[in-house]
Amino acid sequence: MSATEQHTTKTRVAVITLFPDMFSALTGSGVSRRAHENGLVELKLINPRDFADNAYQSVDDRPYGGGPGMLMQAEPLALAVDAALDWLHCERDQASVIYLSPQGRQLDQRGVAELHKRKHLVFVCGRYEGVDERFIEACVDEEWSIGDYVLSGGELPAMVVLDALIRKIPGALGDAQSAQQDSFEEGLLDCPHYTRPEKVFGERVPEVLLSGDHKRIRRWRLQQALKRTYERRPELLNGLDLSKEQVELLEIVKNTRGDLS
Ligand code: 9WO
Repeated sequence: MSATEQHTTKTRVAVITLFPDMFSALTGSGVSRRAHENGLVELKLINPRDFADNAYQSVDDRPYGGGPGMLMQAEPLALAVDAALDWLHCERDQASVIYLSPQGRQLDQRGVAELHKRKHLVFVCGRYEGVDERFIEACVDEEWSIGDYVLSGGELPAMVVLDALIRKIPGALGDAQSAQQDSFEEGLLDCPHYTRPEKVFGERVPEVLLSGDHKRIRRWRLQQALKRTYERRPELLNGLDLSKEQVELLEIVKNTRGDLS
């Protein structure tokens, strides 16, 4: 199967959340909206409140042992996961149930590629002070983090992961764009970009970009990407298998102080 033939069937993702309306940020604008409208991705939002067994539809309670705040109860969440698997039409072992939390594996572009290969995804968004640990033990396959900070819930992290995943779906980006052009797909930071006018704040667009020489432009952009990565995130270069051209350009970057042409 060629890269472009992956996902001829639409990507289906279920999200378990007490705040399904938040996901209109994803389905309402931009690339993710278009992917949604074109049927490239289908999102099922499942509210654990619909699985509460009490008249108040409450799904939270106080922590054993005391302490501030409330926790999400295990049972409504487990029933929501069952509903997600039903909707995905898949067996438990074909799906990855993912809980978004700062305790998880930190997402990077490699992680995005790994998650993109999974057949069926279920994201669980926690709220309050967290979820009953027995739900995690019984129902969660993996925990993922988007970074070392605490938020009010897992919804924004889930949307971050989903947005990164949607960019990987063939056809989600316009013809003009391509995920392959994302510098992180090469493991490098992005090169600088310029648009009209040619002179702004007294600064001109680098001459090479006006030259029309596409070979020179591609090489300049690669050199700039290497320069930025070397200067700002040198540790990213360690994990890379650089091409002969990249090694050569990186040497020029290292041996050139300050301004580069
Ligand atoms: C809140 C809190 C308040 C008082 C004492 C302890 C406390 N812990 C928390 C807390 O961790 N709340 C979490 C909020 C519960 C689970 C969902 N929440 C969450 C997920 N915040 N940040 C994330 C998250 C997920 C993925 N990547 C980065 C952050």
